[in-house]
Amino acid sequence: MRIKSYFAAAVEDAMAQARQELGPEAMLVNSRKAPPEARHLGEYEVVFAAENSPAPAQDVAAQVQPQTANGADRLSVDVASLKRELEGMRRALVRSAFAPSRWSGVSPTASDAYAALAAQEVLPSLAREIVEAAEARILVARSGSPAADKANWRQALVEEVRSRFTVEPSLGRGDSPPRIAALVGPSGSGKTTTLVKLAVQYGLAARRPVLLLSVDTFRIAAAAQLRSFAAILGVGIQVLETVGALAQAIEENRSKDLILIDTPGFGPADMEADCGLARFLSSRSDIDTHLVLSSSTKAADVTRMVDRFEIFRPQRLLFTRLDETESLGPILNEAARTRKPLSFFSNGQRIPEDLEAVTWDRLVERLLGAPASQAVSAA
Ligand SMILES: Nc1nc2c(ncn2[C@@H]2O[C@H](COP(=O)(O)OP(=O)(O)OP(=O)(O)O)[C@@H](O)[C@H]2O)c(=O)[nH]1
Ligand SMILES: [Mg+2]
Repeated sequence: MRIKSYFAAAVEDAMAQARQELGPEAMLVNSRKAPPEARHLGEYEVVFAAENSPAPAQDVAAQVQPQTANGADRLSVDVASLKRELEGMRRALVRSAFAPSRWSGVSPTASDAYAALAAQEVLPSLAREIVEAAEARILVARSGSPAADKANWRQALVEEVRSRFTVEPSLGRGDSPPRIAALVGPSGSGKTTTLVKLAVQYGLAARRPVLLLSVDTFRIAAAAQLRSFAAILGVGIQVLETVGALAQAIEENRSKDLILIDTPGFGPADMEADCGLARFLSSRSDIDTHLVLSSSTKAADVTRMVDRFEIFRPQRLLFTRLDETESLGPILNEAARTRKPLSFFSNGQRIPEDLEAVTWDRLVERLLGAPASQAVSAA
């Protein structure tokens, strides 16, 4: 399989050239306006894939083939060349698969960036908004050098992400202690284990007096789970049966630096049956409520859960199970839709290590890969 680009003043001319050289079986992989650095070769570029076609003199593989009699060297050069061709083909296919059909005239770098976001399950409308806004930023800064343009693109995307999403990796509202935070969310989303990680990282490790409160009285085992963590860590814990008792426990422990409240996993039926806790948490301006959701849940289900838990009026979104997914889409879709800040990411089961404060750098790195990554670079 060979991949080759043809440039001409019109798409039809470029296609005719390709068919003549590669034969009628050749497959059109992509067509687009030529990137600025190749514009001198023709206004349009078409990319064709062909099986077993004769390699012309100017073929890319032939260009990199050194004149050596050493078989091993030849083989490694062939493999490297094959890898490049495959990578080019993969990019072209991804681009043509994700490129929006009614979005013409977009630069290849922009369509690569769109593909990278779409592959992470960012909603098409949001991905397009981000990419268009980023492209508008770099139009001003375009340098003409492909390497510099790639770096500019990444920078523009980073700025765009920063301008659209808020990160607030902290606990409590206001500066004066006690800082009080509650974790709410669906069953099994990771509330209790995250609470313990937070207690260690933001309480014990900082030598701050911390108290755990549990209103998870639905299941004996749930309170027992937190009790045993508290015993291991040597921190105070109170298990409370009513919202009134929770309010009283907060009053009695105002000398603590950090108070963390664990809540039961609410299913749809529980919401209707008992909204007392939701009424309490949503009415307290001193309690910082984080909605804990699994990032490996289907995007549409995450949206439903966010809406369902709005009765708690959570201030921030805290996502768990980032170790189980490659897709940041559901997280960004909800952060954009609700405009709620992202607080922490839980990325594994280990306590307390697997918890990270959400920062811009980590968010962008998770979204676009490390700076040297080819995720959003032009083919
Ligand atoms: N892989 C992975 N597992 C996690 C993560 N966070 C929590 N878990 C696991 O998910 C399971 C449920 O975690 P819990 O903290 O008990 O969840 P919960 O929300 O308190 O559950 P309920 O109290 O039943 O609603 C446990 O086995 C955790 O170890 C994470 O980030 N990654
Ligand atoms: Mg729990």
